[in-house]
Amino acid sequence: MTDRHPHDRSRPGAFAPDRLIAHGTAVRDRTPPPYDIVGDLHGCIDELRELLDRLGYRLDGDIVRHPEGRTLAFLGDLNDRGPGSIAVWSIAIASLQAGTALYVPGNHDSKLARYLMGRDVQLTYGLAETVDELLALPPRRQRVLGRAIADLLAETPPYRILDSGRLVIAHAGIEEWMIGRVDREISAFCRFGEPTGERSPWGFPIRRDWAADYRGKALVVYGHTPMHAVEWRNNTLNIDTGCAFGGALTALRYPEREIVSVPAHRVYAEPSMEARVNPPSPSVAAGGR
Ligand SMILES: [Mn+2]
Repeated sequence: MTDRHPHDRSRPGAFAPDRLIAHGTAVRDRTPPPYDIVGDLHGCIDELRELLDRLGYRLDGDIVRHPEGRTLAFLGDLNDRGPGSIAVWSIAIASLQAGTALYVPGNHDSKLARYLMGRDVQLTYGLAETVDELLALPPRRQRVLGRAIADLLAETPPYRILDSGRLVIAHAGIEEWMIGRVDREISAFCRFGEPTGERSPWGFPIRRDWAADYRGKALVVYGHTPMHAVEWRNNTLNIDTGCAFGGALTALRYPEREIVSVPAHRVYAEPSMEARVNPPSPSVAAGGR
């Protein structure tokens, strides 16, 4: 499926340009609708289980299965802040491997992957807790899951075009001109948005409001920026309702365009406390990388 450049293996780094070109052929996904697209989880395992139940999924071990063959789509940012980052990842990896789920990468996920690859990353914004959870697993499970997460982030394109072009899912959103293309800039935009250089009073970067200018025909479903309620604008929908901050976990049923939400069971993280720098934990080897 993905054409690897013959020199791919000699070039370290998940976002080497040749691999990004390979991603350009993989952004279109043929998995047919219907889908259930789930917003930023950030380790909110209890709310995920409740939401899956509301959506009609059952868990076969860690594999999600829907009696009508629906596909679950993760919008990225599975880890950090909530108490069950590893449990969320276990469900995602098992379901992706079983072909019952789709996934696009979030900024927190790619930071975890960089940690797993042995890069020097700060354990801030909840990553320290995720690493602690990982280190509490038996060593073999640490290696297998760590490797699966690192490989997923290295291989997954930054966004997906679904339903023959009628739907695009991207963690932080996407501009119309980017749809169908992939490069380093587009990959960063889909994970982070485009920072303006300013910061909010809580210390988070302020990002340019791309959805205000979006005029594309494809519905863009995204997350990344927590809102008090879902927001439809110009054929875009933000379904990040800030579950880890005590909001709600939200899904979009597609093509029905129904919103299904479960309230957070509690407040797992306070934004104002997040920028603190945690002491570094020992590195986890992801399969010997
Ligand atoms: Mn995010």
